Amino acid sequence: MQMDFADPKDPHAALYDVDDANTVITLSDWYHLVKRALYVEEVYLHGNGGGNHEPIPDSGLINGIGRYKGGPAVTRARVNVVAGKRYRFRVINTSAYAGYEFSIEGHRLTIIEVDGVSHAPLTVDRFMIYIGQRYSVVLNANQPVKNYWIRAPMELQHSSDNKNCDGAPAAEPTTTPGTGTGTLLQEHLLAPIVDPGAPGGNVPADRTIDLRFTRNTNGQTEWTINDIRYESPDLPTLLNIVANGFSAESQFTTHEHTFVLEKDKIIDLVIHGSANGHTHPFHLHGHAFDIIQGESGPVNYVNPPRRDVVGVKGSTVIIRFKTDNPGPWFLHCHIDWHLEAGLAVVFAEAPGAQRTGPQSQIIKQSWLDLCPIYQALPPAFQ
Ligand SMILES: [Cu+2]
Repeated sequence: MQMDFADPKDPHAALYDVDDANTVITLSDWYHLVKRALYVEEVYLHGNGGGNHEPIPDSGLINGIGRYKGGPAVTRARVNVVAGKRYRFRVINTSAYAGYEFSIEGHRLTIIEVDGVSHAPLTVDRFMIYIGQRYSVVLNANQPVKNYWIRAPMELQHSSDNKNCDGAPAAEPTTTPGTGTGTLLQEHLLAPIVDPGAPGGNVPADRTIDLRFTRNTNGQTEWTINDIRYESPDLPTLLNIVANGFSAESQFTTHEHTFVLEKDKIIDLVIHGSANGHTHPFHLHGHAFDIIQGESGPVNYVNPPRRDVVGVKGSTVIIRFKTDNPGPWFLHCHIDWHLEAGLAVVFAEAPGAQRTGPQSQIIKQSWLDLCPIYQALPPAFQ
């Protein structure tokens, strides 16, 4: 099936020739679970007094296919290209635990889009992609016709614990898969091309929120932010806001760990890294944010990278956004095991504007009108 994703308004449309179902590349991790995921999670959270490390996947997959040590030599994923064409590959990390270093043998990659935001073309040889992140890269198929490795070795803590664990390059070239070489993407060099610049420029934020995360193993594994482990409420945050009129932080329980943000304010989140070896991919719902201070590089208010997942390891990372999108927005580590252990907070953004006004969450009549239109369609179109 050929699907054409071409966007006529794409500012980078002139940079590539092909963008279709064949150019989506997913990277994921795979667990050979003898027991169910909930059991494995229970062992992580409560086994060994909370002293167990994260469950380790057995293999990495490219487009759903991967090998593991001692396993069958399945045909690896293959991405066909035609010599002379330029391809927009959309690389997505859909994993539970793993980050990847992505590269394609013998080819440079020009990054043009990050987490749905167009950025100035930046050519590298390889880049790290953490869970939930997306990159569009242009590859020019201008090399001799033969097979080249697509490489995506996993970045994991404790991977030696699982002897099945194997990188999952996907092709059958005659060279060895190895790892990528050459220029590695430095995130701070990415610059958005539409409306660049952090909200408010270099003025101080209206509100600065420090977020310090820690792993505790006192009888169970928990990840806390500012000493609070997030736990899902019985009643969803949105419902408490729109139906029960919640507007103050004190109305939420401690473990809902909910910050109420006023409308149209500039918010800085100061996420303090910790030296525990993981890169935590922090994902914010409801906004693309500006990374005014990344894991490395200078402070930048002029044209910092804009995305919705940022990796935080040992440094202090500062992200900025404006509260112009009322809603209950989650900020969480995208490593599933850490999220389940509590590594999250909620922002109740502009609660009043969620209840009334043009941005309210109350379903508009024009949307309700869609239901009878849909139900009137012939069954084949429903
Ligand atoms: Cu994490």
